[in-house]
Amino acid sequence: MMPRLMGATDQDTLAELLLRGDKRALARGISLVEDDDPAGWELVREVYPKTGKASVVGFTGPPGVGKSTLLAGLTKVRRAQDRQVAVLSIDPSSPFTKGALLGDRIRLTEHFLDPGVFIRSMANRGALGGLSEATLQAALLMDASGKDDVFLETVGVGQAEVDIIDHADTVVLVLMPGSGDSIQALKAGVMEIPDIIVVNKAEHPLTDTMVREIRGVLSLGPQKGWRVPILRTQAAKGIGVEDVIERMDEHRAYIEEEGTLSERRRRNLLNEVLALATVRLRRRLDAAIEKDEDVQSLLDEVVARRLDPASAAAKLLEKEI
Ligand SMILES: Nc1nc2c(ncn2[C@@H]2O[C@H](COP(=O)(O)OP(=O)(O)OP(=O)(O)O)[C@@H](O)[C@H]2O)c(=O)[nH]1
Ligand SMILES: [Mg+2]
Repeated sequence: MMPRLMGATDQDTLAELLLRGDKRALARGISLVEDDDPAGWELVREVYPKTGKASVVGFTGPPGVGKSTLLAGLTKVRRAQDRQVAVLSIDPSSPFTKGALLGDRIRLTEHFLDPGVFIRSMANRGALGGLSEATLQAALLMDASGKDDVFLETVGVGQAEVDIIDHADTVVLVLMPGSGDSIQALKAGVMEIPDIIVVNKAEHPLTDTMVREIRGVLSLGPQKGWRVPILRTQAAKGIGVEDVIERMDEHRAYIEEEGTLSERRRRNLLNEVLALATVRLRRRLDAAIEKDEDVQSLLDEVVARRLDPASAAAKLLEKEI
């Protein structure tokens, strides 16, 4: 059975509505994906061949630096360019979900009524593969529904956030004067070097110091290829926002020319396939441990110290499960 939208005519499958850009169908599709409903996976399967057109940009950075405010400004510029925009705000730390957080986390209220803008926040881990996978599925649905720009917003500069951001073609790190921890994370290699760095709240007197520090960290990295721009913005006043758009476009053109866009997408999709396969394999193993007597006796052997864990793991993988 094709998933259908309540109230839609019999001829319109959810996929058809979504591909036509129907906002409600997109919202419904994302909920299905977020709830790990098989209908969500089926929907993604159906529309997947139509994806790959949107430019996916990830925005990450510590809480409160102004990511959402910046996104509101960027959305405004994109709308003026007559492009359709989707914003997905992902909060890995929050137990809340959907509507409840929108007001707080997303400062895009002026865009809520614009049919060319789709805004959504997501915090559910979803059973299969977790938040990172759900993010990709949601981004694919946004792409399929004809959005030209998909903006992913996520809090933090740690590994979990980076996973989410891995689905983006371009990564923008947003900082503000005083966010020294993030510079440390960059320095220590906890976070991959982003494509663009934005220092927001640039009216702050420590902005120059911050920019210098970032420049110092970048000078330790590779000097070839794309030069990571460090941009100053005052998102709350709309200052510097156009500049960010320009650099995003430049980066896009650069990765298209250099072939890194397809390389990056290939790598990200491979990671996705592996991540999903890993989760499924893990589930199968868990089920085998519960039900399969051979597997149980294998474990008993380990517990009794007759078989070491690595050998047991090798035997487990040899088995057909
Ligand atoms: N002083 C100053 N404040 C700003 C600027 N840009 C945004 N803000 C304010 O910073 C606060 C946080 O902004 P958000 O856009 O919600 O920040 P965020 O990074 O999305 O926050 P989280 O999603 O909670 O991580 C808000 O009160 C904004 O009005 C700026 O350029 N200067
Ligand atoms: Mg935010």
